Amino acid sequence: MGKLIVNRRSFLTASAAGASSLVLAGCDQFDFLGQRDNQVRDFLERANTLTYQAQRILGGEQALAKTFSETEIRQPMRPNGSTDPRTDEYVALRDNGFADYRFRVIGLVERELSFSLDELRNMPAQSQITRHDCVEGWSCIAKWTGTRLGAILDQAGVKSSARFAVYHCYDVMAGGLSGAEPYYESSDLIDAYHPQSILAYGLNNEVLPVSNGAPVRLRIERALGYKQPKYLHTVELVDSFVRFGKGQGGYWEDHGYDWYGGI
Ligand SMILES: Nc1nc2c(c(=O)[nH]1)N[C@H]1C(S)=C(S)[C@@H](COP(=O)(O)O)O[C@H]1N2
Ligand SMILES: [Mo]
Repeated sequence: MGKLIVNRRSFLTASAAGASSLVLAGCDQFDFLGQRDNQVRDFLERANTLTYQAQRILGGEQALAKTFSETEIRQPMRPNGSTDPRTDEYVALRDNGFADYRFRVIGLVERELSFSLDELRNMPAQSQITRHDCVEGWSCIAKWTGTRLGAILDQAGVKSSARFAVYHCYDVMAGGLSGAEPYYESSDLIDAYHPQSILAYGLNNEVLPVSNGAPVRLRIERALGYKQPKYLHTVELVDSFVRFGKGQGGYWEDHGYDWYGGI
């Protein structure tokens, strides 16, 4: 699987080098992929399906991401993308120490639920030291502490019609002509229920800082950096994600990244 990603990345780099007008800042370097008829984008979409099928077949549905020991924590988690959301709703929550934060489970579930931060912290906790790989070409090894998303979904009772989980975040990204776009992501239910998929509220033995997604961010350990939504407030169970954003399953997917984003 690594090989496909590497090939895809070098392909992108080669294409990016040829486009002189690109802003080479953060994930913005792939903004040109937002064009629907872009050839690179078509290539990515085909590679996406291939990676998804190959990983599901070869890796097994519940295969674990590699974990590391405390001594291998390489550096503090490097904040990337949004690092200080300015939406009124988020600022109000943050200024009150997230006392009013609620994590919501909505959509195709038997009962919609919501949890305070304390309630999440009082659920069974697990920690994992994993590597975070950003498509920009850097990675960090960090320790994440949180509670399993799968257990929460079980409490809500996921309906059999649900196929995907959509993750909604507080921060908005500056979209081009379309204005501000909320950050969102999605996964299939295999990744939502994966034993390492946690709602993380702790990082490297500290409370998760704002720069890394406070108060709660999701870790989907077998996926690339952009599939690790920060500032998470809602998981919505759906049978299709076409009605969100531009319909590709995530903010960066709407801008050309592949949906599966497996490592
Ligand atoms: N809500 C939200 N989640 C996000 C992003 C973002 O901008 N907003 N950026 C993504 C990207 S591209 C990466 S690499 C990681 C960075 O996580 P970190 O800031 O904890 O290093 O968060 C991902 N999740
Ligand atoms: Mo990233």
